[in-house]
Amino acid sequence: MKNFTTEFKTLSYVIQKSQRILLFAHSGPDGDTAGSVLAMKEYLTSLKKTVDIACNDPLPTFLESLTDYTFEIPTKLDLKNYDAVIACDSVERGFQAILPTLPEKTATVIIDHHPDITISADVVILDATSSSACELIYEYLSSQNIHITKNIATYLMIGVLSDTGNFQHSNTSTRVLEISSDLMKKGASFSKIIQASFANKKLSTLKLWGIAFEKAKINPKNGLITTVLTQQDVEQCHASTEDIGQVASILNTVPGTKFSLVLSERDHGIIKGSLRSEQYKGVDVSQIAHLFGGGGHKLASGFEVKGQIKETETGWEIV
Ligand SMILES: [Mn+2]
Repeated sequence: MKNFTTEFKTLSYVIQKSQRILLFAHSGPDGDTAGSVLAMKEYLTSLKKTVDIACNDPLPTFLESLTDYTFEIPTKLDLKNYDAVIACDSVERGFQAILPTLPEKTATVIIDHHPDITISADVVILDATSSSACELIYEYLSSQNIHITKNIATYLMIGVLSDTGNFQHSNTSTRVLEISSDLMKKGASFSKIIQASFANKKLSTLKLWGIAFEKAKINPKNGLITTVLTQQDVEQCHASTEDIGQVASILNTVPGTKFSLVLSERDHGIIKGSLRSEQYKGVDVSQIAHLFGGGGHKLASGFEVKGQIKETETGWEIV
């Protein structure tokens, strides 16, 4: 991790001086962005601050059993009313639209581990070598000798597990395991989180995965394994776009493949591409995402394009 001594001190000062604080989670929230803002909400509330969490989408349903907190839609909040705004994880999925509308006096903070973030803020805690935004928040809390309660530990663990694929991805560093061990000592229940979030697949999710796996094709020339999900597929299974999340990771477990791509239709003619690979496969999928105006990590990235999906012999094309 980078040395954030100065940034951590500044963040601590910002928190100390702020009474009303807004936390911001990214659109289509995952375990990391949710775990980050929930942990910060728990901590800041204990300091008697007034804290809201803003997100363009509701709290993911799989987290409902792990928290009582909820997310507010930003348009329903008076954004001029906060002393500080802290955005956590994938800060360019929603927060970039809010940032320019904030008053000059509002202190802005971003905490992220995505490499190609271009927006800036008063305090920038950005480290692409960290597994998750939750890992960075853990480092912040420990650096300031802040007591990590059982709830905070649980929320941080949700993010670490989510972004490391339950310690399966190559970002599972020795530091991640040290942090996780400490979070468990502080009361985070590994099995409870796994049960609530990962081992808790609805039938609708499995049906959608069935369609995705049925349609998967391998291109032997480049080792790409790819599949598509149409809006009709999602509707037919009574699934949600949240359920598409892990398809690309599972496709990557097929022997002989080098990287995976899931194309899924979203509203208004948008097609979302999710790319995944594994460290040992030696492919940098973020380069592909960049070609389509997207971004992300070497092993997990995405893009959005307008168009239609057309079937070909070795996969699908966007036309
Ligand atoms: Mn993350």
